Amino acid sequence: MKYDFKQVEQKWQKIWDEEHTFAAKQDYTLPKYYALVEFPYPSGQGLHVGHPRSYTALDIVARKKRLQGYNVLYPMGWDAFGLPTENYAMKNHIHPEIVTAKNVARFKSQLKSLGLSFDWDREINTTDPNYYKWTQWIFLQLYKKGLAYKKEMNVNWCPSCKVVLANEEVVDGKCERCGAQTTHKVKSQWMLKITAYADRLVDDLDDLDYIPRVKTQQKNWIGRSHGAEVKFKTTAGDELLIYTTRPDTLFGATYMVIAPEHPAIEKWADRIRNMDEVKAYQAEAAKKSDFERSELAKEKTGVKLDGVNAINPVNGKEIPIFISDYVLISYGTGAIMAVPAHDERDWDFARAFGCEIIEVVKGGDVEKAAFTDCATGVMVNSGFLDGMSVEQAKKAIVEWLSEQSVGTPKTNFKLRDWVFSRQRYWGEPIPMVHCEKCGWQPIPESELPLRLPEITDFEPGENGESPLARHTEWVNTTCPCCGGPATRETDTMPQWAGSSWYFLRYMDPHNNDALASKEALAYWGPVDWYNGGMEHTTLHLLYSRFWHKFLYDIGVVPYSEPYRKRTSHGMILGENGEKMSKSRGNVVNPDDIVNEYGADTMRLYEMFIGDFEKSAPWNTASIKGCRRFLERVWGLMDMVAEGDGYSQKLESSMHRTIKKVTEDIEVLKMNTAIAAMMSLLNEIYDQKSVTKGEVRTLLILLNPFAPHMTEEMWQQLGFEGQIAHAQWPAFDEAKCVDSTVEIAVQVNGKVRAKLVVPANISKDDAIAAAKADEVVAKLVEGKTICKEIYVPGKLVNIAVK
Ligand code: ANZ
Ligand code: ZN
Repeated sequence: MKYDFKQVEQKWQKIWDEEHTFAAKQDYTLPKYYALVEFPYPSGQGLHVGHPRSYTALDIVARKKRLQGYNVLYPMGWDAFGLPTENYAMKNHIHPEIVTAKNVARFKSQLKSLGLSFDWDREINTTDPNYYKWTQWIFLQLYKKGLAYKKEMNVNWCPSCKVVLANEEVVDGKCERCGAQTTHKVKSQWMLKITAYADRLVDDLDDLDYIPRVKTQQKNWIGRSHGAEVKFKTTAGDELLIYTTRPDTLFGATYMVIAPEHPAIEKWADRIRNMDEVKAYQAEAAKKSDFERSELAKEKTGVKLDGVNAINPVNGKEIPIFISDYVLISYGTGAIMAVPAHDERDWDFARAFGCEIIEVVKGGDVEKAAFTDCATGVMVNSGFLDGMSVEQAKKAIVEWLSEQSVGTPKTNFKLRDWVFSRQRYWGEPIPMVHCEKCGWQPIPESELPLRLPEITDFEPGENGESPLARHTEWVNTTCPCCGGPATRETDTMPQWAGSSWYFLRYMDPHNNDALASKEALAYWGPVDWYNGGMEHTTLHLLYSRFWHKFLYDIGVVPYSEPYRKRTSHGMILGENGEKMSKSRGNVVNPDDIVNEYGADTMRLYEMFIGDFEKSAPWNTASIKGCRRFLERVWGLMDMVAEGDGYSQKLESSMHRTIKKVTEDIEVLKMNTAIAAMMSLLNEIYDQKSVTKGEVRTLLILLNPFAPHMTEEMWQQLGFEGQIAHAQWPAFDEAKCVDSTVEIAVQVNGKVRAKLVVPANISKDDAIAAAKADEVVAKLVEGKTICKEIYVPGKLVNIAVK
């Protein structure tokens, strides 16, 4: 009988839907498992073949955990606020809500056609007022704890999107969304104080089961460094404060550099004789992004301040002060001591400007390059530090600086507070009002959700204002504090807001009184396994850890970390090995694959495509191989013999396959799990028959990968109930040994033959098999056998006279 995947897949999707087969149970006494994938942004393009790679992998985990008896939560929802929808709405004059609903419907039917076992009863949407009520509520709590504040900021500005961008949205000096060159603009912005959590966000990574590259990227992004702040006296009679991570190199500081924006320049204006040159340089620097300015390879530029010098506190030496754009005003103190012998950028600069290079750590050739190694060098030319290691010198100099009151230990972070304002329509309104008398006031919680007003003009104001600002009927309100006239905040939240806590809402999605009940939070939290894109490591993943820690601090959630385990999938590339994109014409549409080969084949193929963490090119030939495998499994129905157990010949293979599939799923080695099932199938075909017990086990193992076909076979073979409610098979470690081994046959100590025998062969059988070998038979013929030895799994030795 031919396998009609279309009919079978539709049949089971309908049954799962009607019976709510994959709904998480409300019973909090069962062992729980919470598997999570990043919810998509429902774009107009529909699902991409990259989405199912993540969704299918955790679907396999979720289905397996259900079969192992866990109460599984595997939810899905929509991260639906954001610019592309708003841009589309603007262009086509359709309300973003309508666009969102249409896109969501398409995504949902695509996900269902893949047979993903999401609990659709818990579907959420960040643009639903019942959802964003709680996003706004969290903002109010942050505000009440002083973690949300307004600040005049020199913010990244995209002249094309006409929107303020967070640092993370500026990639290589360009807008992450549209690719335009970004500039700066001063604006009063809502900020979230993520920096208050910087230490914990680094330290708590140690206890989490995140893949190493995720931890490393988060640590680098937060960028904690330990060093010292040091005061240098200047000839202007004041002091210049610098930040260094290498106070040990203080004797090698031969000049200073301050950022072009440093306020000292204004202060010293009367003394600086080349102010015109300085001003011209400042203007040039203002045009560049921080990214361009801090590029290592870039040619060093700068201007020496003519009229003010600094004094090195360790030796009283007068040294020049430069302004240069490689020093950023936004980091440390915006001023550095330059140690060209041991810092690459300082070395380049010193070479360009003829500054002195003094070696203070021995180990390299500072005439040729900066010597930056801190682990091996020994201090030289450094007075009382001479002979010490870098580590010892750091301690000694910091003590000395403290005694002299010229320096203190200091920890710095690269992480900046989170710019939380967007001048856009399609986002959560920030629930604050401004009163002339009372200043900024939070709206009462009873007024949540603060709904977006229904408007039709989404174009942002040219001056960088939100389109909401034009709607005075919405903007004008009364002050919650004094009852006088007040105006609403017209900025909205960034897209990252809704995704910073969505995994909590799934735990109790219909709750009207809290973001989720205490019981639900205690039972389901934390997420046991979260898979998502590497590109979200420093944004969404960090933001959501921050919000969760905050919610923990105010007693809302009972755990300080949201996710126990985090993995990340590689990208699926085009057949040509390049990134899939419309312009390259190499985009594969998942709908086409499902139509032509079926969802089970598509799922199996995406899991078979290669190591989960690595990117992999699409390969149509390999899809056909997966399809063929499923057809051969289907063919087993014509070969089934009676017998609930395993046949002797297949017993060890059965146990080994169970072990392999069970263990590989836990480490996302779906490809090798599939390979193990393929090789079991080959063995079965070699036997030309299979017991009911063997098919039963194979179907359960394959079910998480190919849920529709295995469900249908289960039913046709007359097994009880649905496979979705079956029990995952157990394996016996003792029976997992390799089924055959190669043994050597010696005659009088000399190897004469090699034989492949069953691994558990008895001594008598092994010796009999050895004697049956043609060569061996000739050698022993007519001789007296004195001794026969069998070393299990290794050799047979026959001694003859
Ligand atoms: C002297 C020195 C000697 C430095 C040496 C390094 C090596 P991280 O690890 O990133 O914190 N620095 C400090 N503030 C800066 C700013 N606003 N813009 C550009 N560079 C700045 O790096 C800290 C080091 O970067 C500091 O330590 C300082 O240079 C530089 F052999 O001070 B160092
Ligand atoms: Zn007021």
